Amino acid sequence: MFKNLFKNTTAGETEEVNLDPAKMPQHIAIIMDGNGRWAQRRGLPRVAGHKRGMEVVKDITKAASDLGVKVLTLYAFSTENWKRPESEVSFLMDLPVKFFDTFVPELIENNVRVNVMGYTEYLPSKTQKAVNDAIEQTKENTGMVLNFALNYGSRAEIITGVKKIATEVQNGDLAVDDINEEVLSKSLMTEEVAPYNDPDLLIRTSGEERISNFLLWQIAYSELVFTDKLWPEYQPDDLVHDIYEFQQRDRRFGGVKDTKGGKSK
Ligand code: V07
Repeated sequence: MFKNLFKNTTAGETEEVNLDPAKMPQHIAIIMDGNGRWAQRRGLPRVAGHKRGMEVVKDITKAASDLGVKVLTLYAFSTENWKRPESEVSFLMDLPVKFFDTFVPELIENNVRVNVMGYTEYLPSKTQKAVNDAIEQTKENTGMVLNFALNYGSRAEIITGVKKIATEVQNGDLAVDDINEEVLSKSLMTEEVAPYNDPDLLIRTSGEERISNFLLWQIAYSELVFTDKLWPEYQPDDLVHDIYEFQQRDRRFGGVKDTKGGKSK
């Protein structure tokens, strides 16, 4: 199934890429950057880039699901994005509605479940409804989880988690000495995609090499892949290529390489 996948290089040649099914990243997170730039380069309004970006979400969702990925987390809207012009924010808030209207049947066909993590209570009610309907209508699906980060910010997420833990301590339900990495991890929004809370692979498109307040705790041991492709031009072939890049790396989780070929220590 993973044999003989091809990727077009920038030079126009074709390169064969064989993915190792035993080394598939189970959780992939993507910062979908470059929509505005893609549009501006074509003399189009920024929102045209977001619209095209939403179509790419559909193609990449299908590709990731076909590759056997368990969780695909997409950074759709950050807590900082409210600073954009009101017309752009308003367009973005309509995308979950459009997405829902045109894509939910295909998600059901592909056994994909939608999850949304973020401060959704601050979204316009029509956006909340589209999100809740998508979650509701796909809740029985047992395949890949398509996890949208919507009005999400990682520092805010950590503060919310710490407050939950502090409240448990205050109520006498948790001892300070029992606070550990597992407790903090479980207090974060990615607990909704357990047991795949932490991404194995984080991809950012459009050449920017920053994390921008995305999954700060969860990417402690993730492989980071930065690609120059803008999100509206990112294709299933690019995903295959970036997974291939991931598979070439030597993941150690802070340990050293085990030469016996077993689990790294
Ligand atoms: C958004 C399209 C992708 C490129 C990056 C920004 C623009 C899909 C959704 C979405 C979110 C929740 C949901 C269903 C669909 C979305 C926003 C922006 C705000 F339940 N794409 N997309 N939401 N873009």
